[in-house]
Amino acid sequence: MNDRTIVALATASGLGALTVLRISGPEALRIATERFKSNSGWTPRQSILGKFLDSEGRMLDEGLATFFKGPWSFTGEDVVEFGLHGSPFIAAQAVEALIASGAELAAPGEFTQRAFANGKLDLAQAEAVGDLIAAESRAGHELALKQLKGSVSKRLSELRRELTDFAALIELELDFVEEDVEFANRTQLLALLESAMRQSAEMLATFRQGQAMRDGIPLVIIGPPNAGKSTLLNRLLRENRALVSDVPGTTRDSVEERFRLGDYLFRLIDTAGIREASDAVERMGIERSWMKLREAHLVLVLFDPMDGDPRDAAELLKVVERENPEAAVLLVLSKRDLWTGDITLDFPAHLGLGLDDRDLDKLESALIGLIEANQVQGEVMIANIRHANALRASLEALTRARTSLEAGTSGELVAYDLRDALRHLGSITGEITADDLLSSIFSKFCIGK
Ligand SMILES: Nc1nc2c(ncn2[C@@H]2O[C@H](COP(=O)(O)OP(=O)(O)O)[C@@H](O)[C@H]2O)c(=O)[nH]1
Ligand SMILES: [Mg+2]
Repeated sequence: MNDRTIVALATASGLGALTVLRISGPEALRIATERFKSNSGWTPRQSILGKFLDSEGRMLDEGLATFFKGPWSFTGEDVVEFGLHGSPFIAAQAVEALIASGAELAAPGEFTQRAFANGKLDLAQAEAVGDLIAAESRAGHELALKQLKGSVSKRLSELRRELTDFAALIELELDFVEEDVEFANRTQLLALLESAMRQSAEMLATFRQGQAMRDGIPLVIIGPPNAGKSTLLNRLLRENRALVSDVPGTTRDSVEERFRLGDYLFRLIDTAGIREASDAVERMGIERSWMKLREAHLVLVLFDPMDGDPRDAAELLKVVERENPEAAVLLVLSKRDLWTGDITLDFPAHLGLGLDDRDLDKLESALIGLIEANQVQGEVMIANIRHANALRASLEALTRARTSLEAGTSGELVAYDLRDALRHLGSITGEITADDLLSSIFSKFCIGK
């Protein structure tokens, strides 16, 4: 238990209906009693009305206070929350008054760090608190909520239990090495190891989608110069973000903006038109277009059928497929309002896009449809790069263990690699974690969380 009692604003600073402040630590109730005068006594989890006194003992505001007795609080310590009027002046004075009574200003993430230290949350859940607050779309929000409820943690602890049993078996065998006994059946061990590897790989495979749900799905618009790519970006964003002109090669650098469509957050990326460029800057831009193409989850190939042979569009699709086989691709034929006669192509997925807003609506629905069709469903989704790296390292250690086991090398090596895998898995939920890692994770939080 920490002997410091900390204070911070729990709400954003600025004008608003309410400001919420909280204090947490062994002195919470004493400090609260000194600063908050009410006719009601402190009953845990019950809001009481009273007067908040400033550091000089003058009435600062009338508001509510709620006492949460540890361990039944967010941090696991005694916590008091104050709900005052939403004025930056009142907030600053109230914090000062609480400090005058012995509280200390909380460091960023310190409330959540204490919750972690007191076993209220594991590390993956604590990180989910940050993700939940930062989520900008329903998909990102759902993902954080699942992690907060412990879906990732639960899956990992099952896996760790299996591996711990396994390591224990091998280590037991090592203790009896003189007697030359074999406790563990090698074939069974190998099967167990392979199952653990499969589970780790499955979790790791969700990272691509998990990261996209959290940070935005990379959607790249690609196509020849003048096809209308920048115009489309602006229309999707409902903002004149990129330069549009009828001069081919206007977009030289790639332009990236986040936007929300339905339940999803996208990272929309406009690129320089693909062509044989004569000048060096444009060539660099085109180089970048290829790079962005390889990162995309969704590629929108834009092609003006009045300006070029449709077979070129087919060619472009092939290139996209080759450069990024994992991406979902949508072919869009642009400038429909300028078409003379009907244009039919034998590509399975294509859409016409003109200036009519209904065309844009259709395109947006098609994008959502593509995302949903390509989505992996599952309770467990890895969205955090720290978790992905730990899983990757653990999978490597398991692979080494399998090689040793198959080669019939000494059990010591196998046991060593298993412990290594366990250590990496444990670092995700914080069961095994270095102090510097903890401070780096929590310092990314803002003060008051
Ligand atoms: N008529 C018509 N013109 C368009 C349409 N989309 C883009 N344009 C025009 O085509 C030209 C090139 O557009 P731009 O977005 O800069 O193309 P980019 O080079 O692919 O980025 C500009 O003059 C646009 O106004 C469309 O749907 N209909
Ligand atoms: Mg452009």
